[in-house]
Order: sequence, then C-alpha cells, then structure tokens
Amino acid sequence: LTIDRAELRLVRLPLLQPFVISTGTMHDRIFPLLTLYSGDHEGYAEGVMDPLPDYLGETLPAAMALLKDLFLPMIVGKSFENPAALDKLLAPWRGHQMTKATVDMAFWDLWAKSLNLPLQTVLGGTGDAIDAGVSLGIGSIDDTVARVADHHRQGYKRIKLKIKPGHDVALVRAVRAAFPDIRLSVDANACYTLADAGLLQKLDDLALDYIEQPLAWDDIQDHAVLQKRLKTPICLDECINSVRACRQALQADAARVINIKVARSGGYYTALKMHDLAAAFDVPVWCGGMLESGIGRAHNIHLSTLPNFTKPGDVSSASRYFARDIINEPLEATDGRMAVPQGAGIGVSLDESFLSEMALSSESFSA
Ligand code: OSB
Ligand code: MG
Repeated sequence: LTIDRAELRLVRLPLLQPFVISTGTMHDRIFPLLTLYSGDHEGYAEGVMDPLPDYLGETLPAAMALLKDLFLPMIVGKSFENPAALDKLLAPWRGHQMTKATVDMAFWDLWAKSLNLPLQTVLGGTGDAIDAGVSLGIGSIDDTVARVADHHRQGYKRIKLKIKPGHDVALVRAVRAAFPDIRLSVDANACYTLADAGLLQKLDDLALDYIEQPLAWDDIQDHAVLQKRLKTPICLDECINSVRACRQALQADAARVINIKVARSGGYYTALKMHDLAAAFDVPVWCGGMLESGIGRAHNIHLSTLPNFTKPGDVSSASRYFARDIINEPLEATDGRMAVPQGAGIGVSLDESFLSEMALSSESFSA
C-alpha cells in the first residue's frame, strides 16, 4: 500500500459545554486531522493531544511540528505492506504516543479500506453495536445528580463522575443515594496521593465499578500500594502508555481494570497487545475517550468490539459535545447502545463543507 499523499488540517470545534476535570477546563477541541491517500482510498485519524501538557506530556504544537517535519515526510511516497510495517518505522522514536497514533490510526483505516473490510474486522472485533457509557465533568452536587438522572434516562450503561479533592466523597454519596443500582465509576485524573488513602477508602462502600487513575499519572507502584488498601478495583488510564507499563501494572496488581486509548498507546498494535495481556490476567478493559470528533469516536467504536472490552467505555453521543460534527454520519447512542458504523474502514465520511469552515490551517504533503 503506497501512501501517495497526506493532508494535515488543524481543526477547532467548540464544545457545547465546558468539560471540567481535576487538571483543568476544556472549552473546545483543537486537533490535527490527518488524511492519508492511496489510490482511490482515504484513511482518517485525529490527534487527541491537548494544547498544554496537562493530561499527559504531549502538546499540540509539538505534535504538529513532529507530523510536519518528521513523520509525514518519512511515510509519504513510501509503501507499507501492512500496519505492522508502519509501526516498526515509528516505534523507535521515543515518546509522542498520541502523535504516532494519529499516523498509525489513519493508516489502519486506509489499510482496512484497501481490503474492503470494516476496521473492526481487521482488528479482530465482532458485533454491530457496543455498550455506551458516559463521562460527566466536575460540577455542583445538585447539577451532577441532575445530569446523572438525564443520562440514566437516556440509557447509558455506566456513568463516570470526575472527582477531585473537595469534590469527591459527598458528591459520590449523593449520586449513589439517588441511584442505588446504577453502574457508577469515578475518575480522578491523577489528583490524589497515597496520603489520601483514607479518603479514598470512604468510596469503598459506594459500590463503584472502579476508581480510575487516583494517583500520579506515571506511578504504577503507588497504585499497587493503594489497591491493597481498597476493595474497589483500581482502573488505570494515564499510566498505561506502553505494553511494558501495562504488563508491570498487571503484574503488580496495580490495576484490576484497564482503560485503553489507542492514542495513549502509540497505535493499534500496542493497544491490541494491551488488550490481550489484560485478558491473560483476567482483567477487563474498556475504551476511553478524549472528547473526540466523529473520526476518533468511530475508531473507538470499532476497537470496542474486541472480546475483552467487557465494560462500557466513554463512547457517548457526539451531540453531547458538539453542535455539529465533522462527519456526515450521526454517531448517537440509542438505549445505551452505539451502532458500529458500517462499510469499509471506520465507516464514516468527512463533512468537507463544514470542515472548510472549522479548519484553522491545512497543509498537503506529497512525494
Ligand atoms: O481521563 O478519560 C479521561 C477527557 C479528556 C481527558 C481525559 C479524560 C477525558 C474523559 C472524557 O473522561 C471521555 C469522553 O467523553 O470522550
Ligand atoms: Mg481517565
């Protein structure tokens, strides 16, 4: 498969509501949108790195520079037998998983389209719909209970509450009191330390499905210590940025649930290895989200059809985030289920007229 050309656009999509997590507030998504061309086929992916290094160390300006100066010149005009060949070329560069994943994901879409197969099929997934969960940003207790009620009514199969110090035990108690039976989890985005173990133990009585990334973003060891003191499973997100980190977390019993994000893994190969490794440890996984547009969301839906994705992920309706998406197909949950977009590759197409309005820049790369 020869990559004839690449197009890199920087797109800005305003969020309908600000999204607040322990590390900061997001008002919009600004992301690289990459198209790879081969013959009549086009493969798409979006980057999920933030403008500033808050969720992980990567940043948007660094990603744009790496794509323009290194990764795209390396691959345009070249032929790759399959995604493994591309992965081999990118893997030796250190770090920058989200940037590498942008290239990798676009190539998997292109490759699946060249084979005329849905992405889920080349990844090893099956089924025509997935369970949808939802991630609710930080807000007041009253507002959070109202949003939980709304999303529960819409049928979401799991509701995740963002927490931070001063916005944790009382909030989760209030939601649990109002909804004794729903599947509930919390995500701290790395804002506690082992000194907060006593506070986190108070969450143990609230029947949470798991507590996501309570401690530092790169600290597997402290999570293992904390897990010994909690009944509730710990789920790791930020920490799981390589197969080795995934294996070490599983071996240390630092994570009894794993959130898989392809972007954080550097590409689908690593994500698939993490998926299989977790299965070998009898640890369930689910697919995380990064407030993606329809392109990233379509990738996430395909990945979520693999067998060890036994917990609902953060793949919720696009209309919760954006007044208008950059794809033509509506990706909406119905009764807590999200249909897998049909057709070859990720199965969605770009709304070019809307994109031309929302693109801040565009650059084409040819051999
Ligand atoms: O920790 O999973 C996270 C959004 C931005 C950065 C980190 C995270 C999140 C979410 C939102 O939880 C998931 C989504 O709705 O896409
Ligand atoms: Mg998380």
